[in-house]
Amino acid sequence: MMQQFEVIVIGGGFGGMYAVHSLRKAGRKVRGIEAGPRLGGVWYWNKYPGARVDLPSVDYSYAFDDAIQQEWDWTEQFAAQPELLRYIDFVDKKLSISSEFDFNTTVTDALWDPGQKNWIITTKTDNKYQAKYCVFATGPISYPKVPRIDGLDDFKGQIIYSSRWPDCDPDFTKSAVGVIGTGSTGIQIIQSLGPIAKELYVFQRTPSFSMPMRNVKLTTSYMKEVKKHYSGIRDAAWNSAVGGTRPQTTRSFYSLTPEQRQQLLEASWEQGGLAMLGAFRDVLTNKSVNDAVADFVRSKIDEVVDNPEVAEALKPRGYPIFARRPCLDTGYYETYNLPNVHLIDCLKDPIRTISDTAVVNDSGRETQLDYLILATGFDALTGAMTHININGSDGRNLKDVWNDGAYSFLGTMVSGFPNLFMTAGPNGPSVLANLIHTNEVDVDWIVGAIQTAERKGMQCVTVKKACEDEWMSRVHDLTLGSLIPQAKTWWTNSNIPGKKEGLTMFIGGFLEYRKALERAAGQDYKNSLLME
Ligand code: NA7
Repeated sequence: MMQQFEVIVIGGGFGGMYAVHSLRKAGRKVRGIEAGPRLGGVWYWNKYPGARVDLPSVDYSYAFDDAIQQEWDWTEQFAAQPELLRYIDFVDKKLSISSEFDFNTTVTDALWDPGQKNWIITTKTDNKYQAKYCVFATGPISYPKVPRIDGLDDFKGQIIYSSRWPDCDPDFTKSAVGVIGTGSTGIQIIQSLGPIAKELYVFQRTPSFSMPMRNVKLTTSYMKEVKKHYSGIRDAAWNSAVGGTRPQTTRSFYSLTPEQRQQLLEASWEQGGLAMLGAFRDVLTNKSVNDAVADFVRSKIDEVVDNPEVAEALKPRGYPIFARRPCLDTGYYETYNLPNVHLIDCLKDPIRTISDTAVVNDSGRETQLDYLILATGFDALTGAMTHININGSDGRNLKDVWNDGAYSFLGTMVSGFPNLFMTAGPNGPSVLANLIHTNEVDVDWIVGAIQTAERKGMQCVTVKKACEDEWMSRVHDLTLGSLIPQAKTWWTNSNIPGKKEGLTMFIGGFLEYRKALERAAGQDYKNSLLME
């Protein structure tokens, strides 16, 4: 059966929720499709112990509806996953969004029909939707990476993907638990399970730089103040580089004396969160500055971890600090002082294979396990879309078009794919800024484009190739002065074998991105989009 809508929105996370709400408000006949059983996106799937946002909750929340921000009280500076789901439910209750979604529905194909000028969307169960416009709100970190580890399928204990965590936590108290992966997910799991599991074995390949989160409970009086000042808080976010109120500076490292630098580093460490990233403006452009900040964090690991060999293995080396996603923790390094927590350094002794009961390293070391947790990351930025068969005009397939790296205009449109939009897509600021605010500005831009086309009675909206090329040059040129591409991470697509490496994110900051969106929308989108 073919269901007909004006717009299909794929994805029920923060982006998809706001897209469905806004399109409905604009009078469009819209349907949302979500693979999970409820709204939430990554915050539904990633319900592993310790899952928590590491932007302040007050920032990491919708700005578009004052009633929502006035009524909702955050209880922690950095909200945990259950609170984020409660927030999502609260928003849903206020705006009645879930009624517009089909859940447990996975999209497999999206094919442009040039004759009818609409999209045919097919699901895993062969249901079909027809819609003039298709909005991909599929998220930049949603498609799990399956690690290539020999013997993984032979393991007879339970394998748990962090991003597909079961509804009920297993009882780890009597079990030997292994964790592969020490990115931000692995760190949150390890610090949570260390005190609980009978034995916890951490298989670490690349250590991450982690800084103290210093999370605090938010009191009613604090939230009262926040609510009084929300408009200022949002203004600050709109005009910042990260879409949030994190402190930033124009101060360069060498403008200070060595004592002042040390004091500032100590103060940033004490303050916690991403304070250190905002301490010196040149930390991501000047290698010697970056080295000094990295040395400081490494020295903190020595201060915390009792066993010098373990401390040494935990120290990240060989890539700039903040070039790999920085992590925030609560007692992560302290976890390694527990007698039941064991670090296995897979840089020195790589995982060779997995047997039916154990992880086996090259040295022959066998670690017997009941559970094996894979916190091995995502086919990020593009994976959620390239795993759907998306065909645009002239039969061109998105996966092929992106084979040499994701190419797009503002992370919202791709030339050759008419009436297809993305929220928080590749080559926008993506995960380098507050994703909720990026989704909000993207959705506003998309709804504006659709409304303009409808008002003018147009059938097809495409991005002008020259505008896409110009944007991509800007994205590329900005990366040249940055240390970020020097680290091999999912930020640079290096974590997926065969994926074209490169930084496909706009590092010019959220404010500049917003300005680019505004320019592109000027004069009824005339300068950037072709409407026919
Ligand atoms: P990440 O940051 O990609 O981390 C994945 C980790 O898994 C990382 O330590 C990897 O080591 C490790 N990994 C992946 N494959 C293997 C194999 N085959 N063997 C050993 N170790 C492996 O993902 P996260 O989920 O932590 O974070 C991603 C985002 O999701 C983050 O921004 C959060 O917002 C949520 P490697 O670096 O490849 O040596």
